[in-house]
Amino acid sequence: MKKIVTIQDISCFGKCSLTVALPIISAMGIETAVIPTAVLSTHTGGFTNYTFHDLSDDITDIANHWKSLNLHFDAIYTGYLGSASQIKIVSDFFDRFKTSDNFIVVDPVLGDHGKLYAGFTDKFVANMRKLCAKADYIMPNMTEACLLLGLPYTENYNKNFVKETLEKLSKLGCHIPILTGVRFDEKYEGAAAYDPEKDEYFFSFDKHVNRRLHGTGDIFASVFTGAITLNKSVQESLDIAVKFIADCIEATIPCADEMWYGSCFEVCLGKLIDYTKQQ
Ligand code: PXL
Repeated sequence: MKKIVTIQDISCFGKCSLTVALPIISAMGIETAVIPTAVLSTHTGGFTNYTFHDLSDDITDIANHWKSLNLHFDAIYTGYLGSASQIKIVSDFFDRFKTSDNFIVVDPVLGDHGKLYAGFTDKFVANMRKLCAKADYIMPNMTEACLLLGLPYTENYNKNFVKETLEKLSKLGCHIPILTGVRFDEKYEGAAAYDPEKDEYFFSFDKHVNRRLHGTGDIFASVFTGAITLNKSVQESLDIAVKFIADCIEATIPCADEMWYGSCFEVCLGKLIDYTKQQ
């Protein structure tokens, strides 16, 4: 059975990070090991007075135990990390668990809609840039891409800008950068990727549903990582992740009062299982 280890926080309430990654990757038929980086009472988007318990000290202890058990993972996938120093600890984990037959996915969770998430600093961004250099796949949204590249945030862009941004992201040192939340018009939204070795671009779009929901980046990253782990191509993995995100956002429209918690991805998991089998 394929095995992924995912390293990100537990937000006890609000749908994101581990409470999204675990059910999604499991539904795709992949064993999901976890390293929780912090425990928060809620995610930081829209809530105030949330608790934050840092688990940085546990990461190395867990890694030491796993080394003694000779554990091997097909993919190492990171999401929200709690502090600049924690990113360094995760980087050491990569050095110890990367092998010639597995790969690393870094979702450089930094911000959205042109803004850094609460509590993140320039040092955090600089360390995340270094972590991206060790990754096979990174999947920033436009806000995160601009932060990683030190560019001003823009919502007005065209296909050429997306291609140039992907090329610049690949120069951070990762193999394949993926840009999420790409939109050239009102109707369609999706993602784009670039393989610098083949000089090949990939695009995938589905209907744009005009709702801002928390945690969709985490859903995208989890589905993409699952699909690539199942040996699907970059194009197939983008297609599955983009289609599933559109399903999740659409399924959340009837739950307007709960929207700020995250998307109602749970009712779409059956579709994800079908997509995983079909392609
Ligand atoms: O969805 C990314 C994410 C994950 N975990 C926590 C967050 C966020 C985004 O705000 O606050 C705790």
